[in-house]
Amino acid sequence: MRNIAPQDNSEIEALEQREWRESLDYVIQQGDRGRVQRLLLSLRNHARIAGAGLPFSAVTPYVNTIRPEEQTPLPGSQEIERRIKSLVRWNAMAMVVRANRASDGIGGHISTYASAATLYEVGFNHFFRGKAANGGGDVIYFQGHASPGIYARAFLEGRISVEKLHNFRRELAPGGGLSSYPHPWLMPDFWEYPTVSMGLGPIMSIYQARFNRYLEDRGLKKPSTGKVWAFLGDGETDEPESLGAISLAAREKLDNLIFVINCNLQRLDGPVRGNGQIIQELEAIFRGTGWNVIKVIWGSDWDPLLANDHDGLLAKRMGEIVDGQYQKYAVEDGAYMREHFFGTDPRLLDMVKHLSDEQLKRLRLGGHDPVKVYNAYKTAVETTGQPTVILARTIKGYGLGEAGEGKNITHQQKKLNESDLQIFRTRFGIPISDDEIADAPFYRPADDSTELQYLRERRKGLGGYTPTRSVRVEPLQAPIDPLFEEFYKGTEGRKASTTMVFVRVLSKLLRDKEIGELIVPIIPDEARTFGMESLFRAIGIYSHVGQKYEPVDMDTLLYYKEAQNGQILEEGITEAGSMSSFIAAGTAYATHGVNTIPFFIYYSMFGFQRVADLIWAGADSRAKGFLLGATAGRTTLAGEGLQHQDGHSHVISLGVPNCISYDPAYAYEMAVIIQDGIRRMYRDQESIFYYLTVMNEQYVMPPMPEGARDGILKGMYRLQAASNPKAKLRAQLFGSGAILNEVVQGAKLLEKYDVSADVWSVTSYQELYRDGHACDRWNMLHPGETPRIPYVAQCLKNAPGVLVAASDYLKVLPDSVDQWMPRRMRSLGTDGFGRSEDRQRLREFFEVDARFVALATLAELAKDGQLDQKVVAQAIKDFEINPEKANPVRT
Ligand SMILES: Cc1ncc(C[n+]2csc(CCOP(=O)(O)OP(=O)(O)O)c2C)c(N)n1
Ligand SMILES: [Mg+2]
Repeated sequence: MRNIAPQDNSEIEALEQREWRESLDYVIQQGDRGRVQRLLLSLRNHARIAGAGLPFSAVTPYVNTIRPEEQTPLPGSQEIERRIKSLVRWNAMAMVVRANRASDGIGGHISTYASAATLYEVGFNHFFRGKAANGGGDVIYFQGHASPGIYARAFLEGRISVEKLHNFRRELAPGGGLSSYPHPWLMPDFWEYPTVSMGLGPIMSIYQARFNRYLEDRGLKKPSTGKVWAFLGDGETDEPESLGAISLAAREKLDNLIFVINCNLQRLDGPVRGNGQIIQELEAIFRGTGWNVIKVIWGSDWDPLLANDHDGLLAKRMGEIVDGQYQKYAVEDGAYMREHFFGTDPRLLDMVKHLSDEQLKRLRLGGHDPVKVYNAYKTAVETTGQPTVILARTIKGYGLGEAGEGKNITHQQKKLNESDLQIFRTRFGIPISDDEIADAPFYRPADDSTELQYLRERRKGLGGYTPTRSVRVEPLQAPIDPLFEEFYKGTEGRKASTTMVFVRVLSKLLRDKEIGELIVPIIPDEARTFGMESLFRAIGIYSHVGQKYEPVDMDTLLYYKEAQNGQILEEGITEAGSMSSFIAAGTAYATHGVNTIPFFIYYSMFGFQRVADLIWAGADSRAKGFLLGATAGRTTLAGEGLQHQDGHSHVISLGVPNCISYDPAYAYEMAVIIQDGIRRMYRDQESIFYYLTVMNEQYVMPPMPEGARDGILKGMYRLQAASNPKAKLRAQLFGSGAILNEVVQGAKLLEKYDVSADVWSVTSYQELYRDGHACDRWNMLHPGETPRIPYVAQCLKNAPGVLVAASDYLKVLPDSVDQWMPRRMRSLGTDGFGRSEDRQRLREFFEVDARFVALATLAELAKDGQLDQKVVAQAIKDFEINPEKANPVRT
């Protein structure tokens, strides 16, 4: 043991460190970057061999990634851009303040945009490319809560009227208003993608960037340098969807993707990581995954301080502070900062002794410094082979001062008083007088002002205004009807499942000369389950790099073929990722002017239940295409049990207004629905998409009854008429999906009890329900005119007998149309948890098999006094039903 006093020990270490740094400085001055890196790597290896390996660290010091020497100056006029930004800031703030004065509680956010203004303005002035740019421009996912700033800029651009600004969050005002957040459904000429359900913007943007590549690799779109930008909050990164797919972006080397994370260190309630450092945490995650990470922490004001930080004391101090404390510095004055941040070491204090408290307070952060942000974006745009994430440090509520800057309440701040407004106005130099200020008026300089001229010039040079949503695609005219004809004649005795039918339909579409290349099959690792593996070889699985290995099944006919022009998006086990691909493919008609038609087929239980919020975002995005819930039906999917057997997706899908859902039973129903769907979506350009459940039960597919087509689409048609229309006891039976066969069987069983039944195939209770309400509503609003009759009522106008419906879904589905039935209807369904069992026992358990259909019919007849209860009791015996069997609903 060396006998040196601790004091000396640290002195020696300091000396050692200085010497090593100086040696390194020498190499830095003499050589290039590579030489420095090689030296450090060899030292690291040397240390490891000597047993003094470095602890693992995925982070770099808490300073900017781009060094001042590497920066280029901001082109254009920083001063004019500052003035434009101030005007946007003011109008964004005024929009929220005014809206809440007009209508208390209407909401809106000031502080999110206030912190992100520079991040957006640098983008608008220098980077974001509009639709007219080469390759169709960039796709931008704007952080939802920053929407006031995006509107305020569009107001300066002359794209949004002052009336509309007055009606922020008042969309029902005469003349219309502005939606709270980005919603293409509500503002289809403006917003391209919704983002406000946090986490969905990031994951959608990743798959969008990948889909852009896919279009290019498949020759459906010219290669372009267009970027996908996703703006998100630091708090938002806690959503699993935000970070859950970032490895895909790195693996696929998506250098067309840029994440900008506004690290204001706060979320709604308080700090994102009070006791940690969100920027460092995110850096480690993204770097570990293979992203290019650019930290923009400190503004130019800090450059000279860091340049003088020869011993690394300042950088070390910067890295010690936790976010909760950084937030405290943001709300305190310069003296506090001097005492608490710099005051821990006299050498640090010395570094800032030339700065006044006021100057200390004003040291800007990186995300508020246009030069720093410009350089980060420039590097991101020029980076190849990797996606880039920019971690920009800002202050939440920047510029609000006492009214909220950096405070925990700032996210919810919507009201500013006169003096708050005066301070804001003065700070950003807005030409509004004291007399007018109380009103928080909007301000737009004259059209020929320097600011507006500059702004217009910039956007013109970048390909036009953004965000802009426009549908540039030509309606699809391909004659596809003949493709579907084979399905109308049934399977002629052969058994098939609707899944098999779907695969056949898909294969035919894929082979079609005109429409084939537009089909985008999307599968989350379930192709074999659905019997789709023949497609692997036929059309290939998309991979940007082709296939770099010899697949193990190369010698078979159906080998696992990956190809650069592969058509299948085999997403692996991610329904969220697949749904994001669906949205990208389903909106390409607007975003890229390409009519791609996605067919996303998945385990039905893991669709509406698992990723309903993404489906909702797809609906808002006006995505088109077909969702196929496969292995559907609580009792039709045998064996898999409680977590797999879906009996409710059709109830959830009813909540999505532009989703048209069907539970088809037969091949011709599938064919009619898909054919008409393509027509409505791609020829007539309706903003709808489809949800179809397909099953794995095999049965003979009958030929299409004469005249059924219309009813299939409207939701029901009569499959078979009563064998004895004159019978005294009559019934109308309704069946859907695979349960339709049980209903047909039930009708047969009933003949033994002298009951003659018509059987209806109900392809969509949802469509019947929507039509029923639409008629009621119209009738209410048009008294005295000939009332419209709901389709379901038209169908059953003269239909005699009791009414019984059965499906593989919740009873509430048939119940939803009960009000337009001529008489009371009895519903059978699969409310309850699934079971691992075979099909027959499951249907018995859930009371939806043929016997229960017959029993329910007899019970209804008895209830109406048409039949003795004894007959019902006898039927229970005949059918060997245990009347004391447990209720499946909660067993
Ligand atoms: C899925 C989801 N959960 C909750 C919310 C409600 N919410 C809106 S903004 C917000 C805080 C956002 O914080 P951050 O992501 O850091 O954004 P900042 O406003 O700080 O930029 C919350 C919780 C939401 N919009 N979406
Ligand atoms: Mg935040």
